[in-house]
Amino acid sequence: MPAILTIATQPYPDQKPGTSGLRKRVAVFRQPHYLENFVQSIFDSILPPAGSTLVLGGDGRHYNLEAIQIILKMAAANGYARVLVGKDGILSTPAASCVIRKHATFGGIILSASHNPGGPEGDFGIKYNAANGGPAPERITDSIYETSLKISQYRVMDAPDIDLHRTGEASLGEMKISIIDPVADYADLMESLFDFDAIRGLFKGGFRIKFDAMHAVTGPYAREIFINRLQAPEDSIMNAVPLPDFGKGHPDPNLTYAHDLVDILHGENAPDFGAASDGDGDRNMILGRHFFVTPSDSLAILTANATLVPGYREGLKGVARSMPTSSAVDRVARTLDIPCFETPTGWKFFGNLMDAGRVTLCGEESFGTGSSHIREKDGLWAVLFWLNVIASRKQSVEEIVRQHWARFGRNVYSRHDYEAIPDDAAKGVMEHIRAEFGNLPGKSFGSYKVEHCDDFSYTDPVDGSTSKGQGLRLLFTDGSRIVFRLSGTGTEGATLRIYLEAYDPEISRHGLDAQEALCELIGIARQISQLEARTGRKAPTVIT
Ligand code: VG1
Ligand code: CO
Repeated sequence: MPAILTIATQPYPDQKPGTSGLRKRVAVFRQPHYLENFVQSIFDSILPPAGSTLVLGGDGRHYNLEAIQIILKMAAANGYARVLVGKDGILSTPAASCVIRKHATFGGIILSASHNPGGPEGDFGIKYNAANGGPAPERITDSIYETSLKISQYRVMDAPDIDLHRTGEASLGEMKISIIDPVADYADLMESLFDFDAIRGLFKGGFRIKFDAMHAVTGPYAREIFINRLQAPEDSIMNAVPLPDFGKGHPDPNLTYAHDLVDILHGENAPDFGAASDGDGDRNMILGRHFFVTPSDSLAILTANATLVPGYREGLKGVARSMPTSSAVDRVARTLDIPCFETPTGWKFFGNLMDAGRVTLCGEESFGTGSSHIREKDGLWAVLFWLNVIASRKQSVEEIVRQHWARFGRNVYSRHDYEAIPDDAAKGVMEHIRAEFGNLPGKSFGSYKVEHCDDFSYTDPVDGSTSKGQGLRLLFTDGSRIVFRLSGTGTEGATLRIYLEAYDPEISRHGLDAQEALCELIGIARQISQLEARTGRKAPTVIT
């Protein structure tokens, strides 16, 4: 029986989980005891009951395998009976959620910094998901942080590394380790929700897709689902082998970072449909031929078309969106006469609503869409949903979106990110806007008049917990909105996000480019925030 060591350690002051787990540079995680402190803080917060099973895997980025070996030995020393770990240390975030639920485990640890770049100079991350398969709620992440501030020792088994490169069984002391196929459970779940025959028929009929896995975790999933099960031609997927540094790219599926795919979809002889996913496979970008679908519109369109998909044929219990996400889905929910919830940013806020059976679909403007089939957003799920809708409606992406706008009106939407701003300047912008709240209501800016402004606060309707300070909202009399928020996932300085939304029912203007249509609102946002004076920035770093 290998020895269990108790190692003395000292707290690090910076282990506060953000929007989605703890994210830091790889070099920070490589500091002595850094990863161990955080993992022990997780175990000490959740106190796994005897006999518990843990799910473990990550997006394959640099340091993934090393971290997994450490966590396995710590799990063995902390009394877990069994760990389900993905072969080669791989599990996409949605697949991990699927495995936690399907095998009814006590929870899981997912190693990922999602869309942040990887490699030795890049980022690493770790998050804990609870037994429902969803990101730990704030009560748990707060407790992990509190524990990390006081930690004095951690436990680890003194044992050799486990070979993770083949499926099968292994053990560490009394703890069993099952090295599982990371794709199978997830692909089966997808097959149970969508009409694979109809999608296969679509491809047979010559409908062409291009899915960009961005050298990140979804490659093996896309290969199994699109090529093996749906029999799409081999060239339907690109960048489908996960690399530890994501090919030096930025695995964030948006118009800026997925530009190779965007060029293909806007090029000559473009495929009918394009999609991309992020580092850990929970985000999606949907493109038609020469056409971009905003994530907010995508959520609204999936909601409006849900009953075309076998897994949702019975209809939806309700929908939810994060506060900065456009209110396009609210309009659909009103028509369908189902509840629509507005939550703070981050998937952890959807879990209670789904567990309580109050919502079926949910989404965020940041290229995240999902449903109660798991408790994470799910990139490939969104792609399959679109393909199922297209197979059923026999229309192009652009036709489907334009008909949606004609029926419900268009919520013109864009997000402007200002990355790596000095912390003080970013805080200054937010404080300044907050200080203006008293003067703004009733004031006019060009054709817009401020109706109301506030700092968004959310009370969970299921457990009554309140989350304050979730973003500054400026609501205008015509329903347009500007939201200011600081990112909780960045690792360098502060990232200020400005979310812009204007409602336009007029079909003749639906062809307008979003930046053009939002031009006046963009100017108002910069003016009210004193952005240039306070940060020196003349333009955003990323526009989505
Ligand atoms: C961002 C997005 C948010 C998303 C989060 C995690 O957070 O805005 O909508 O839930 O990333 O997504 P922030 O705090 O930087 O705005 V992922 O794909 O990184 O797990
Ligand atoms: Co992600």
